[in-house]
Amino acid sequence: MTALLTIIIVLFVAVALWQMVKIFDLAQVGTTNSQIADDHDNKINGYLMIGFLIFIYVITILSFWYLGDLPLMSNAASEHGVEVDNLMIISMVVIFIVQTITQFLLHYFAYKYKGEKGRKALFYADNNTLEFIWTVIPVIVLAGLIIYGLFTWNDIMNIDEDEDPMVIELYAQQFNWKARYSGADNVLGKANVRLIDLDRANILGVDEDDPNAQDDVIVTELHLPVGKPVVFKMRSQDVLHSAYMPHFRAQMNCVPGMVTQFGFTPTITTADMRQNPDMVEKVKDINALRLERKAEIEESGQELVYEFDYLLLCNKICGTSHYNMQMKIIVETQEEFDAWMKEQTTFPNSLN
Ligand SMILES: [Cu+2]
Repeated sequence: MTALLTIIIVLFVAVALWQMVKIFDLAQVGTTNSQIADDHDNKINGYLMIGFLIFIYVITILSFWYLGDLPLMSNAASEHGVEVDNLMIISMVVIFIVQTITQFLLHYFAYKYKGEKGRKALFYADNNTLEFIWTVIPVIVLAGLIIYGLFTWNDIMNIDEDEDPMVIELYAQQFNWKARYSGADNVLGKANVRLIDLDRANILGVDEDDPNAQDDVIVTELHLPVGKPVVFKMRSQDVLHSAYMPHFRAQMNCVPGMVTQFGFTPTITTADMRQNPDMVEKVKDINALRLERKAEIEESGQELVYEFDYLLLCNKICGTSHYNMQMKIIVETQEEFDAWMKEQTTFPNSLN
């Protein structure tokens, strides 16, 4: 693959050099040159313009046909996720319409007014009405999109303390995640990178003397009760990471030396997601297989369950094992969550 790419690049460089030499030749004064474009050449270029227009339209249709089924556009599992999807879809529809029209105009006029012997370009200085129209329309559309985006952003980032969100720390380090629950007091114990003590297994550098830290719980699998607002406080031990939870439409940088935050309310349990083939990634072969055998499975009285798990991923290239830096997220009922939490070890008990 690398060899092929290298050959292609060398080829393009050669073509570029050849073209540059040709321009140099054409620019020579006083020599007659047979390489000046005539009507025939212009016609070919005109048709190539139309050909390219057809090419991008065909590519667009093929892309929709083969790649248009985006589960990540329809399976938002958080309250604000629906707003993010709406914003995304509206932006994409506007871009699609504008792109389709402007590309047509650009290539069609390049074809229509191709060079012809004897044809002279019309001198046309300006037209205020036209300029007004093509300035005002984009201004209104863009302002609308930006204002809508700002309102959505504020809505998402503004954490309503009255809702009493559950405080959870997400801790990033090369190359794994840890989560720290704040316990019954809903306050995280103080933590600092200087307090990390591997001999005592204090991997997050939590302050052992802080009363708020006594009921903290550190885990490697994130559990969330459905319908309960959560606010994540993100920290990083080493380099820049990014906490990315695609199904919840949530992403926030984890920056060494500071605490960042992102809050959301999960709306669909993992178990419910596993029941719905439209919500889980259809691309996974195993799910396609189960979908094929749906009737057979249901007839035998078994429950049809799809392969699915919410994930927390790292979305900043942070080193060699970045691709594998992930943590499983389980969204469950409050009762299931409480039962799971009861089994976890509190921070003081987890120390050596
Ligand atoms: Cu990372």
